[in-house]
Amino acid sequence: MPADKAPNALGVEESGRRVVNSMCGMCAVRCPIEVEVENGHAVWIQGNSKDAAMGTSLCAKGAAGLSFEYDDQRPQQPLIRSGPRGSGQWRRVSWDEALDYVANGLKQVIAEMGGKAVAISDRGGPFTDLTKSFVKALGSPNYFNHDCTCARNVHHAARTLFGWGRKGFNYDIKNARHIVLIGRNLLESLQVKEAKEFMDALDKCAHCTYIDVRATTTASKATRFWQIPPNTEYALNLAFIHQILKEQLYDAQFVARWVSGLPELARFVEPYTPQWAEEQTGVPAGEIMAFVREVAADAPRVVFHPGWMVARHHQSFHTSRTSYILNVLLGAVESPGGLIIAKGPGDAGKKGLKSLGALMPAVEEPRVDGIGGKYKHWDAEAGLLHLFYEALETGQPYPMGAYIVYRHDPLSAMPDPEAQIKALDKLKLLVAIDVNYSETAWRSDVILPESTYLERANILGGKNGPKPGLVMRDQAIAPRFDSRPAWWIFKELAKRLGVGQYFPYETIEDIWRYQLTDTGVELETLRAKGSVAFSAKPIMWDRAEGLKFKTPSGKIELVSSLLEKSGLPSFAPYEPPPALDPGQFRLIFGRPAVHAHAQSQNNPLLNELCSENRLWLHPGPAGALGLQDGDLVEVSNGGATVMGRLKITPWIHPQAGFMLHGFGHSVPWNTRSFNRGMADQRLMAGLLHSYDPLGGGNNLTESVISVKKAGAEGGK
Ligand SMILES: Nc1nc2c(c(=O)[nH]1)N[C@H]1C(S)=C(S)[C@@H](COP(=O)(O)OP(=O)(O)OC[C@H]3O[C@@H](n4cnc5c(=O)[nH]c(N)nc54)[C@H](O)[C@@H]3O)O[C@H]1N2
Ligand SMILES: Nc1nc2c(c(=O)[nH]1)N[C@H]1C(S)=C(S)[C@@H](COP(=O)(O)OP(=O)(O)OC[C@H]3O[C@@H](n4cnc5c(=O)[nH]c(N)nc54)[C@H](O)[C@@H]3O)O[C@H]1N2
Ligand code: SF4
Ligand SMILES: [Mo]
Repeated sequence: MPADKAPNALGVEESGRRVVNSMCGMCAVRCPIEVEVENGHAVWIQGNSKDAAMGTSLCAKGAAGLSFEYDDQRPQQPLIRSGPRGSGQWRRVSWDEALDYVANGLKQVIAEMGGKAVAISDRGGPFTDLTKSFVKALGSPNYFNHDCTCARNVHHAARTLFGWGRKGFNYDIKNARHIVLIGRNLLESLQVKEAKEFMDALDKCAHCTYIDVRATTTASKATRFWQIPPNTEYALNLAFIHQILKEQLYDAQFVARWVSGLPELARFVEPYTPQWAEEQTGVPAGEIMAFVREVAADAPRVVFHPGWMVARHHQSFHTSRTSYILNVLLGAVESPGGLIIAKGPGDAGKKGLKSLGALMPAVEEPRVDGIGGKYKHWDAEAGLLHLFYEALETGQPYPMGAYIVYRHDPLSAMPDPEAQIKALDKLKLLVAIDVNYSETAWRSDVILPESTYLERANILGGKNGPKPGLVMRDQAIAPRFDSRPAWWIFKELAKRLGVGQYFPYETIEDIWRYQLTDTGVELETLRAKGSVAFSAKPIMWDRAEGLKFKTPSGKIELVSSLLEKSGLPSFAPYEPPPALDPGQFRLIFGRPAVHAHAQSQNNPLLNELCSENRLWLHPGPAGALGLQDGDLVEVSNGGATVMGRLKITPWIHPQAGFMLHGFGHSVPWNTRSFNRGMADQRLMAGLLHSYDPLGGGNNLTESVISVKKAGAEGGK
């Protein structure tokens, strides 16, 4: 291809320079971007300067977008497996052949087992109307997203208090006087806007109390850092509540008007004194009391962050729920510097996007994970994927035949890949739609390569917040390889499955115009900026009389009617994590600023910045095991062993071992990340079906590891 000319988004040869407003796709945060295109090539990406909070900033991953785009180590055309699953033997095929193959497989499953035997999982986010509508067209209720390993416990905790999920609030960090972060490493596990607002708040002398098992970059910026044993943070929250109620430091007016269940809460937290919390966490009672008074003085400009994925154990739901309760007690709801209720189009007097599924018949079949049926306290919208695996294993409540994994990599993201592979082997058809050779794609029957975020447009998305609006991802350049956008892939499959009438679109613009039908927004207006707001000013409700909570009582329910109806307790006694034997550690994990989950380790630039992870151990226990910094070690749990290097640091609690998530890839075609570092999910052997009973999220931080020098005897 000559360097000064290339086919543009429409396949037409183009020359010259233009800037496209779009959305980053290097992680799921989806920051607004501007892409500079010269002679059909993307040559520069920066934050969308028309978005004031974003400016031109990008994180390192976003800046490595061109490195991803112009790397050849990604699927270049559809592949159908030609050997056993996972053998890495593939046949390169045309789109027609691949789509016919998938459609025939799906038809067979639907004929034998019904539409409900088809499941799909994706990465959640603003564009899921497409995937949800696709399974709806097939008559299946079985849409899932990734969230049982991410924010489900937080989401479900929010529902029991406010009637809406986690995204029902925005955190007004830039105006906060005190930001309390429990394992929320917002300078490394980041969103660009939030990280910038956090730094601005610190510049304006906001306090930050950071609570983690290890020191992070965020810890280094905090005004107070408590390093606590893993899975004990719920104890601290209980003591904070105890002390706030005891010293009557709460916002009595707000609580009297909007909150029910305070006497029950007060009775429940009675035993949880700061002295008691000191025994559990090692944080001195005096410091807890000083903190509580400081945070009360800063109220209501306070954000107790309820966690994004929150430390993942069987009481995480309550960690998150008590963090929300702390915001409520301090009156930090719908007031500047606190939690601001996210408003939807309706709150701005507008109508939102029209669903692609609006004209399809409702699905009557029960979900295979039992949500909405036997589990009424969970949100049926995204399901719980570990319960899908349980159904695969048992065939109950009904057998499943086909699984489409779109923009999701469960073999990296869910615990215990060995157990998952056994369950997935029961499927008649496993299809992956990805832009990389993910672990799951590698073990599927068909890989359908989606065009990258620079090479495609998505359906439009809605964005709720103080200023609700719409967002778009527009196509910047033509696909480099034989890939297709998701909207086209699902439309073509629907056609082959005899439900094409529900996807009567030829182009993405047809879809956009349909989606915009009731919104009053012109496509051209949206395209000019990449987003549009339904309201010029933030919509704030009157805290005295104008708040609307979606609970049955219309109040913030400390005693939750949702839980009580299912016979579940709203308050749970603290359970200390089980004791560890000498030489054992609780495995925790996290992410670096320069990688996204398990998807970016093979990126040429990001791999250069961070090509493998290390196991962090405290010098005390490491010394007792005769281990030294840099040693090659074997890390084991439940029959699974991984090998990697050791990092010895006092900046981790002695009971914990820490490693970055996303390493130890098993796909040889990813030559830079293949076999580099350790896969933490492999060490979660036996945890596929271990989950928080109230939050539903997988207990990812309950794995216990043993460590020994590679090649040494014993230590298992
Ligand atoms: N052990 C362990 N497990 C974890 C975590 C952990 O830290 N440790 N973190 C948890 C968390 S918080 C989350 S959110 C999940 C994330 O888990 P996933 O949702 O599986 O992870 P992602 O990296 O977002 O991307 C999933 C897949 O989407 C692909 N992809 C990226 N862009 C595109 C695209 O434009 N189109 C298509 N079709 N595919 C694309 C990537 O290549 C990748 O294979 O993992 C969870 N699981
Ligand atoms: N660079 C980058 N940024 C990202 C992502 C990414 O992949 N890469 N992913 C995005 C997504 S999907 C998510 S969900 C968020 C996740 O955002 P976070 O939840 O902030 O992310 P993590 O890094 O998984 O965990 C944060 C910290 O929790 C600590 N921790 C573990 N166990 C415990 C415990 O028992 N108690 C306490 N107090 N702390 C504990 C870990 O040491 C870690 O430092 O990040 C988002 N931002
Ligand atoms: S946080 Fe970074 S990688 Fe993620 S969307 Fe924003 S710029 Fe892209
Ligand atoms: Mo996540």
